[in-house]
Amino acid sequence: MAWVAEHRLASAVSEAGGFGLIGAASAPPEIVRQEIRRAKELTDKPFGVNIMLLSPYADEVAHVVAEEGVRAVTTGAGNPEKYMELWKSAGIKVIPVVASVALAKRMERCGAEAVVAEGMESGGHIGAQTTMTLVPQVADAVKIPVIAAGGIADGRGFAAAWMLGAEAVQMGTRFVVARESIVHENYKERVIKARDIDSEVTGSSHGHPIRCLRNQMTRDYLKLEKEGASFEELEKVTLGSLRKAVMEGDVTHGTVMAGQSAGLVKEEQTCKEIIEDVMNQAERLLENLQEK
Ligand code: TUI
Repeated sequence: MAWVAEHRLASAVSEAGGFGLIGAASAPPEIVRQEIRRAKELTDKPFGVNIMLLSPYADEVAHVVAEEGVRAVTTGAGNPEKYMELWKSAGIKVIPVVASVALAKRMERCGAEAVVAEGMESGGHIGAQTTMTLVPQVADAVKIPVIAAGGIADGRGFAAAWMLGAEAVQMGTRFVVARESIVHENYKERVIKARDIDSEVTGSSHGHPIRCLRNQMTRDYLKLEKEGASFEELEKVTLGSLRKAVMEGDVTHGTVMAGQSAGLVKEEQTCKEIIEDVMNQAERLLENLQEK
């Protein structure tokens, strides 16, 4: 989660019993190094870094995580094969996010520890398959553990993911509104107020679909996209727009990345409360299966 998953949120998730991630997004390598060091000051628990492979700094950041020695690296928006040896020889567990069975199988062959099978219900950059169909197909195709992502925000989602063959879940949207999340209050409020139908997907025309909540920016963007605007023209609408929403609270012209699960997110809670809520609900559901 670019701009959102920084050292405070990542360390709070790990302190609360989850596995926190720092989202490197398009940040320069020295910023990522600083974020890792700051997270280490806040927690002794393991945490990881997500590397967005479309970042112009992906190569340098790949080396930074190897030097700084985080417990695990997850990757997004691409194929991390060329970094696998570097990370594995540094003792880092590699957990690529995949949006297809083919990539999941390839990652297993290259030595991935697990995969995150992410459906298109997710916020941000998305693939084309749904969580409901992708997770069981990936679980059938690989022997390594599968972590489900996309559309999961409570214990029902966790229990459903478990039934589909996942051993864990990755959640973003619910943590955007965590007490420890540094996003602007307006951003949190927009996510909490979101209804089931409030997300849009921009960028499909140039192969980088991004799910975010509907606002003036998405209306302008989708109109231009419908008119056949070029990649460069479209880029002008979104340049710096995530930062605008996250840091400045401009949820009208900024990009409010969030998944379809935003409609399930009702209140700000601490990371500990979120994790306890999800796990307790999932446990209750999974224990009482026969009674349903
Ligand atoms: O990466 C994400 N979510 C993101 S990244 C991001 S920042 C961004 N900004 C501008 C353009 C693009 C991204 C915001 N949200 N999630 C993980 C994810 N990875 N979702 C889907 C994929 C994916 C899709 C296709 C992974 C691999 C893939 O194919 C690679 C291949 O070579 O087969």
